[in-house]
Amino acid sequence: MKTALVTGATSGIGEACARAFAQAGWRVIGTGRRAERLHALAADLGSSFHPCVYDVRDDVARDAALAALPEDFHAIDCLVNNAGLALGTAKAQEAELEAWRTMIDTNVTALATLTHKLLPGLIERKGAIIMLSSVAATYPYTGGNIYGGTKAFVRQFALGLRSDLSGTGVRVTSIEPGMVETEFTLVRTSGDHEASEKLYSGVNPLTARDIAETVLWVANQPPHVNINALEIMPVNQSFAGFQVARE
Ligand code: NDP
Ligand code: 8X3
Repeated sequence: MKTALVTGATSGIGEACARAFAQAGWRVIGTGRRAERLHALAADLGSSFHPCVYDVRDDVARDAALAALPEDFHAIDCLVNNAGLALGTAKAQEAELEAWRTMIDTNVTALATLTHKLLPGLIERKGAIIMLSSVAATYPYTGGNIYGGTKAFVRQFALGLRSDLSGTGVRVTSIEPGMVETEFTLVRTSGDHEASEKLYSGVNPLTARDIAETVLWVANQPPHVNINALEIMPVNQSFAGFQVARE
């Protein structure tokens, strides 16, 4: 039985990944700050799920949670680096510096730190690292500034890891979704349900389950197959042109 650690399993893509992996017979460690959500997931998934409550930006809490893993969950074969967020849609010149720092601390620093911590075990077990980047890594949009920057880091970090891990058997993948209906927009707009519903309305957006099934498919590839990067959008989302400012 293999073990996956999924960060950000309290909602959206992470929760769907936890469910998909557990239903496929994996042991799953799910992390997040909202303890009640993780305990509800544990009640649903049973003994194959271990809840790990901590803030990914808190090094001490993370280390304590990892040190307290039950024996059965020690050997992590697959790290799903999913926890992340966007805060706000303000242009750079109007954005809050604190929001930028939170995105960098969560999407970049915490993700890199956990990866560094788990790498020795992942190499020992020829494991897999699957990162949640975004289409925002490749396609800039107004108000995407730091969020897009953090996701470009995630994609490039994944590809760079592939180079460093050459010959180790560890597989690394960058998953780059477009619009997925989760709590993402609720978080981005500080709880504006109307804005969230409006954004996804009529789009037939991707679901968290669509992405979870892709993540599980990537993890289940044979050991000689590495999916480097995957960009996935709803059919109703595509590209717009450049903007031109006239003097
Ligand atoms: P959700 O808001 O539904 O889920 C985000 C998850 O991240 C939650 O479980 C949350 O847990 C966790 N998280 C955020 N901050 C912290 C923190 N400081 N400490 C611990 N956990 C944290 O959004 P999604 O499921 O949509 O997002 C998951 C990933 O997918 C993100 O990295 C996002 O950038 C990426 N993505 C999302 C897209 C979308 O359109 N939805 C598209 C492309 C990429 P809790 O709050 O309980 O701590
Ligand atoms: C989330 C997708 O397009 O809102 O990463 O940036 S988008």
